[in-house]
Amino acid sequence: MSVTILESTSTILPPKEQLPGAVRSNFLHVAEALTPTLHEWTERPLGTVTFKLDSTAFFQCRAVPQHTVEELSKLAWGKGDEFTLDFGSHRVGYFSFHCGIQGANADAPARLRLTFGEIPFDVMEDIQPCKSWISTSWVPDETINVDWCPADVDMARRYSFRYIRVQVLDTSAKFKVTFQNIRVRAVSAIDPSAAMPSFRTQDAQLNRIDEVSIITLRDCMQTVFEDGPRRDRRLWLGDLRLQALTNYCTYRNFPLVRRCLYLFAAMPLENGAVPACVFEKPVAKGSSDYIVDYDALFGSVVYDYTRESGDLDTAHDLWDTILQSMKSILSYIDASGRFDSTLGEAWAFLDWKPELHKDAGMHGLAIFCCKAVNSFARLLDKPPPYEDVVSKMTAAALTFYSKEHSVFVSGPDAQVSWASNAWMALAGVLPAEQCKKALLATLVHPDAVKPLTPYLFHYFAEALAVSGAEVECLALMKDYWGGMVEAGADTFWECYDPNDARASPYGDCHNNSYCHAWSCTPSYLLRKVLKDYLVRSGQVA
Ligand code: RAM
Repeated sequence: MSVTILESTSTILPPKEQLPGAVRSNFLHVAEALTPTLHEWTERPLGTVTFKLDSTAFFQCRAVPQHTVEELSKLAWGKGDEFTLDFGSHRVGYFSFHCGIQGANADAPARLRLTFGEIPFDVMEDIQPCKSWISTSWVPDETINVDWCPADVDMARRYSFRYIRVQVLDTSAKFKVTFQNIRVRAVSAIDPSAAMPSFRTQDAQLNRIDEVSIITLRDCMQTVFEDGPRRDRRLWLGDLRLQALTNYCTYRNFPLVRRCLYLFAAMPLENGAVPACVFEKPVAKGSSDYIVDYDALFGSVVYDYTRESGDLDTAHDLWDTILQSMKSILSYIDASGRFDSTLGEAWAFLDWKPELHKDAGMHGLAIFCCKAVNSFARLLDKPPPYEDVVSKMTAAALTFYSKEHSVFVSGPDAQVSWASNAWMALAGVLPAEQCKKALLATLVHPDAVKPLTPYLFHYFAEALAVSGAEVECLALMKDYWGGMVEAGADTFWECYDPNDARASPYGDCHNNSYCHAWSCTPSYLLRKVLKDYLVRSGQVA
C-alpha cells in the first residue's frame, strides 16, 4: 500500500518514501530456506443466503438461508440472475466450481461476475465504485468469461471470504448455467487440525473471542505473517509483532517468525533502517514505506522470539540490524530527552486515527523499545546500549504528565489519548498503580482520542493488564472484540467502530480487511498476559 494524504493534526507527517539499501543475500537465503509448504484442505459452501434488513444488527441485516447446495445444483441461472454463497465461516484459498448448462447448446461464453465478501456489505450492495484513497484494485470482484460450457472453472487468484456473490451477466437465449461441485482449496501455513495448548475460561464469550482470534491468526499465516489475506497480503512489522506474540501461545510456529525476521533484516533501507513492510513477490523486496515506530519495534520482536524459541543464533545474527533500527526513533529525542515530532519527517503510526497527536505515545514507545533492547543485550551478555537514554527519557516523560487530570497529554492542546497513556504505561514511566490511574482516567475522559484500529486497542488493553487493571482489561476485551463477535465476526477486523459499521481508515469500508493480523491478540492477552490473574481468580483451570 502506498500511503498518500492523511488529514492529521499531528505534526508527524505521513510518509516520505525511503530508498532501499543493498540486499543482504546471506539473510535472504536463510529466509528463503524457511519458506513453508502450505497446508491445503477443501471447504464447501453451506448453501445460498439472502440478506434481510434488520435494524438491530450491526450491519443492518441478517443472513437468511435460501437454497442448500443440493438444491442449488439443480437450478439454472440466466442473464441478470444472481445468488450469494455462504461458506459458513472465513476462508482463504482458491475457488473452483463446475459450470454446467441447461439448454440446447452453449453458443456463447457465460459471463459471470464474482464478488468475494468477508462481510455482508461486500455482497449485499455494489462493491464498485469504491471511493477509498488506497488502490481500489484490492476490491475483490472479478468478471470472468467461461468458454465452452460445461466446464470446470478453477480461479487462479487467492481470495479471502465467507460469502461469494455470483451474478450471471449473460449467457444467451439458448442456455442457462448451473453450478455444481463448488469448493475452495483453503490454504495456510497452519494445519487446521493441528493441536495447540488447551485453554478454556469459565466465560463462553471469552472462549469464543479466543477461537475467533486463533482463526484470524491462522488465515493470516501464509508464506509470511500477512497483515490480511484480502489486503495488503504482505508482511508488516507492526502486525508481525502482535501475530508472533499470539503465535507463541497458540500455534508455536517458530520457523515462520524466524523467516519473517530475516526477511526484514535482509532488505534494509538505504540508511540501515528496517522497512515498514516487505514484499515476497514477484521477488523479495523491501518496501519504500517507512514507519518510525515499526522500525523501533524490530528489536522487541526479535527479543520476544528469542525468549520463546531459545534460538540465540538468530539473535546474534540480527543484533546489528536491531541497533540500526533504533537510530531513527532516537533522532527525534531533543536535548531535554523528549520525543519531538518536529525533528524529522518520518511517518509515526501508532494508529490510523487522524486527529491523534503522537508525541507522548511515541515517547513511551521509544522507552519501551530501548528497555526491550537493553534486556535483550543482558540476555546475550552484551552491554545494554540505552540505559542512559532510558533514564533521561523516563524523567522527561513526566513533562507529558498532567497532575491536574492524572493522565499523560500530548501536543500544544494537551490532547488526552488512549495512545499516549497506553504507551507511557507500557514503558513503565510511573509505578504501575499510577499508570493504572492514568489509564482509567483516560477510559472515562470525555474528550480522550480513542483508537480507530484493534492495533492500538491491543496496546491499551495490554497496558491495563500489566498495570494491575485486569478487570478493566477483560471488560474492554469483552466490549470491543466481543462486540465484533456479536456483530457477526468469525475473524477479527482491521478496523472496528461500534458506532459506525462503515468506519474505515481508507475512506470506504469496501476496502477494509475483515481478517486482519493486528486484531488477533485476545488469545495472547488471555493465554499469556492475563493468565495468572485468570488462574488466581478461578476463571481458568
Ligand atoms: C495497513 C496495513 C497494515 C498496517 C499498516 C500501517 O494498511 O494493512 O496492517 O501495518 O496499514
